[in-house]
Amino acid sequence: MRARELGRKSVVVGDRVGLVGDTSGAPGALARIVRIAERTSVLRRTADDDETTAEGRLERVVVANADQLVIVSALADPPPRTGFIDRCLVAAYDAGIEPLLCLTKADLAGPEAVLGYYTELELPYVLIRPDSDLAALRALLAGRVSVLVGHSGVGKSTLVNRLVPEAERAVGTVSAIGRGRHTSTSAVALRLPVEPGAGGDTGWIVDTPGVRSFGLAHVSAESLLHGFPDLVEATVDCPANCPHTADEAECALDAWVAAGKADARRLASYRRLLASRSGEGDPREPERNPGDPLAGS
Ligand SMILES: Nc1nc2c(ncn2[C@@H]2O[C@H](COP(=O)(O)OP(=O)(O)OP(=O)(O)O)[C@@H](O)[C@H]2O)c(=O)[nH]1
Ligand SMILES: [Mg+2]
Ligand SMILES: [Zn+2]
Repeated sequence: MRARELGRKSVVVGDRVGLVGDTSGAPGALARIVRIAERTSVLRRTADDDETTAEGRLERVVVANADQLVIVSALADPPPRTGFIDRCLVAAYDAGIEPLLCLTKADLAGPEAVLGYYTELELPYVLIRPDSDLAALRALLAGRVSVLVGHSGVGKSTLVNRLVPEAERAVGTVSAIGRGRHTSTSAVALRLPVEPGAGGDTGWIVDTPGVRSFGLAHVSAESLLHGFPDLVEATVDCPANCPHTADEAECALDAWVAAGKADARRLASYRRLLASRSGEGDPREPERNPGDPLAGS
C-alpha cells in the first residue's frame, strides 16, 4: 500500500519505489511504498475516446521509466491503422522513448502496405506469426523496459505469453474482435526470462489494455512534428511561425512532398493530427483518407 506521506502523487506501472515493512511476499505480508524515484521517462496519453466524461478528459500516465515503445499492430483482424501508429510515434518521440513497430498476424496478411508507408523513416520493425522465431524481438527487448501499446485484439497478451510463459495473460478470442471487447484491463510489468548464454539485465515487458485511440492533447503543435522525422527537414524553408497547415500557401511541406522527399500520406496524416488538436476534427471519428484503407486512427 501507499504511505500517507506520498500525498496525491500517483504510482504507475514502471515506477521505481522505496518499500518499508514486510517485503517477503508471503501471504498477508504488508509493505508500504514510501518513495517514488524520479522518472527517466513518462509515456502519457489523453483519453480522447470518451471526452464527454470528466475522466476521459484526463491525461493518463501509461507507464513510467520505459525506454522502448513497442507499437503493436495486427496486419489483419483488426486491420492496421497508420493514423494510430503515427499517433504512437508522436507520443514516443515526445516522451524520449524509442519506437519499435511490431506487426502481428503476419500469417493473415503481408506487411508491404504498412512498411511502404514508413519507407522514409528508419523505423525498426519485427514481423510476428504464431510459429515465428522470436529471437530478433528478444534481442531488441533485452536489458530494456519496453511497453506494448495497440488496439484491442492485436495480440499483445499473446506475445507476452510467448515471451514470458509464466505470465499467463488472458487472451481474447478472434470472434470477439471488433465488438469493442478488451481482454486485458490493466497494465502489468513482467520480467523477461534469462536467455541461455546471455547474462545481465534481462529487461521488462509491460502489457497494457488495448486502446481505441492514442490521444495527444498533451503534445504541443511543435512537438507533433517530431513524430514525423521524414517531414521535419523541410520546415527550415517555411516562413517564421508557419502553422504548416494546408491553407498556408508558403508552407514548404507541400513542395517537399511534391519533390518526392516524403510520402503525401504522411503529410496528410500530420495535418489531420494538427487539425484534430485544434478542435477541427472529432478524434472519435476514424481519421480516413478517401481511398486509403490504412489511414484510420
Ligand atoms: N492468426 C493469428 N492470430 C493471433 C496472432 N496473435 C494473436 N492472435 C489472436 O488474436 C486474438 C487476440 O489476442 P490478444 O493477445 O488477446 O490481444 P490483445 O492485444 O492482448 O487484446 P486486448 O487485451 O483486448 O488489448 C487471440 O485470439 C489470439 O489468438 C497471430 O500472430 N496470428
Ligand atoms: Mg491483452
Ligand atoms: Zn510550414
